Amino acid sequence: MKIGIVCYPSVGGSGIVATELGQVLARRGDEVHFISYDVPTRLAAHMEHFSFHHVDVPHYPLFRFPPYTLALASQIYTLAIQGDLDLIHAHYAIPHATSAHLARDMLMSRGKVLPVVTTLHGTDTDLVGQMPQYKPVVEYSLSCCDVVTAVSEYLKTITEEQFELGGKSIEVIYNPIDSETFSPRPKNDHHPCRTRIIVHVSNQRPVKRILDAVKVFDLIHTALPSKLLFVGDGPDRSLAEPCIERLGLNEHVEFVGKTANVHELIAGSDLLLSTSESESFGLTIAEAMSCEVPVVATSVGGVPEVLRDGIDGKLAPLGDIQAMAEAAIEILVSPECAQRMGQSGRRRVLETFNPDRIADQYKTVYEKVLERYRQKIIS
Ligand code: GMT
Repeated sequence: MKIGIVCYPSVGGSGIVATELGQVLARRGDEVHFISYDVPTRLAAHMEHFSFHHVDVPHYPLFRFPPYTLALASQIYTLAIQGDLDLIHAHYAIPHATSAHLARDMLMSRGKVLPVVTTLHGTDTDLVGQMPQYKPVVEYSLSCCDVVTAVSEYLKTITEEQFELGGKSIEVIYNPIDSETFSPRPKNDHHPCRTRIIVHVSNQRPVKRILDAVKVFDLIHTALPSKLLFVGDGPDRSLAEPCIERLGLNEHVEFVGKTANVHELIAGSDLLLSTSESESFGLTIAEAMSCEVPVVATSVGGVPEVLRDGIDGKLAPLGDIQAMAEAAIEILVSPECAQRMGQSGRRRVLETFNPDRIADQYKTVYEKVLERYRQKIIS
């Protein structure tokens, strides 16, 4: 099958998921065309059956905002006209579903069909997609897709409640986790006085509530020798830094920034802390589980579908600093509890978020859509 995948290459989890899916499909022999403005960050050096198509957005003095949506639609159209695409799979609705729909309409005028599948990742419908400047076009583009999928039951439910999709129901397909890259690292030091490493991985936007992470860490640090690693970068770092200074935590908090070895940093930690206000899935939570690292997370959005409270880690109410700190300390003081939670987390990832299994689910969706078009052509 010739599959076009459209996504953001580097910003956030949707691009990581699209890349992982594309690589699994290509490894299994499908022809995957990755279409974006940059090479995806987690792409393996070279892969057979996998090609990258750069979307070039020329600058023109009249345009204050270069129209990426149009350049992307033209790129999809051109590939389809060349016969390179059987279908297009857009990850993150804005603007990818709209560009895909536009390309499909252009192709239709040339007598060609291009089925469109869109995967919703969260903020595309429950945050940015709610903005009045985008909502009508997101709703229209989704209602025109052949299939819409969501990365959790939670996201399906809220999107169906908030958008009029013309009777279309959304299918849930969870995210794949690369359990070879995100694998456990042996922990030999169980000394009660050793420094525990707590890791927070995010793009540090307001939705991630990194100030809460600092406050939770402050309580943990009072009880146990510990260190907080912030992996990733984003606008709220400048808010967190004065708070860290005020709490006298400068020596115990490190901003690692964006890095390619996220897996090593997670696997080398004792606990992952997720303080998000909303999370449709929580990719970093599942990645920590895959590394046998226990997690303390806010019980928001799709997180309880990923992390089982008391089994793979602990869930706490959003903003409840005390509850998160207590949960973390309880895990950190007991190597047995940490190990038990870590191991069941990895088992869950291997069973539920296995990339081959997830790729099979997407393949079934693609095949159904293509079959529907074949039937239409015959009748
Ligand atoms: O939340 C982000 O930082 C980025 C965003 C994205 O689209 O890249 O993440 C969303 O998609 C991820 C992959 O499906 C999910 O794991 C995240 O939970 C989701 N983020 C939110 O819902 C806030």
